[in-house]
Amino acid sequence: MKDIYTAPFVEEMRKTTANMYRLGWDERNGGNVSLLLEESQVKDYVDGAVLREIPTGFSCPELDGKYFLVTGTGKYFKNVQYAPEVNLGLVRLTDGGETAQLLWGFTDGGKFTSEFPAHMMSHAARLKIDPQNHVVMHCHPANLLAMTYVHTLDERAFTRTLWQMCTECIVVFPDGVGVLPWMLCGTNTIGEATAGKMKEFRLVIWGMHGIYGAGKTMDETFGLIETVEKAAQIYMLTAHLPRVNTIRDDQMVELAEYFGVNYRKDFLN
Ligand code: 2HA
Ligand code: ZN
Repeated sequence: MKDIYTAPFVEEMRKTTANMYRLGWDERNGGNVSLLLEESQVKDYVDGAVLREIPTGFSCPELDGKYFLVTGTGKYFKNVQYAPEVNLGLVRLTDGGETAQLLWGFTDGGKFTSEFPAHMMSHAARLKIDPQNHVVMHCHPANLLAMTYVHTLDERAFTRTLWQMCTECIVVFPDGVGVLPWMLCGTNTIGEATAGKMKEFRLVIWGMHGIYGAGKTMDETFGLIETVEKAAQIYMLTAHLPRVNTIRDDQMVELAEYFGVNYRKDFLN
């Protein structure tokens, strides 16, 4: 067996959660990340022995047998880098997704994030669209949260405003952002609503709470959220000032066509 502390997936999770904390996206126990792993990636680091079986409270047959490295409930992102074995867990789903078999981590008796339903249902939804999707990431970036208090939550209007805030936005997330109203978090209901939006969007905003991102890699997913947060920051820096200039819709079309991205045409005027 190789030392799991040296596994690329553990190292990546430590670095990513530390970056998210450093950017102020994950105060206290805010935020959660799940990384889908292939058996070939984990087999050198765990012997397959099941340490504990944890009921998930939902069914997700599409993910049966799949492995996930996931952050723990109540755990602080700021601590993941120093004690990954307490703050992270490596699980394999079984019983049609109703049970998570713990293979490593959560050494203090802990378990996966309270948002596990939203994560797993989002993985299942994104995998149908992109079999290479491996990451689901949730956090609470300050400017984005602020924007959900002062901007309409209509997803066309919200997306178009974000696209106007930085030239590269329409190129980075041409599919736009889905938006959910405030809902009770940690439930299967918000999980199903999030996964529903994930059929159309890689980014889903939870009004007055935060954001979900999905992508092939940690970098791609982090970059999506980082770009939305930057756009929201520009919005919050300017929303109370007279708007003298803007990126026009025809200029956004020009950008999307030049960079060859398939953008939501119905989100522009
Ligand atoms: O506590 O971010 O949405 C973790 C969360 C819940
Ligand atoms: Zn949250």
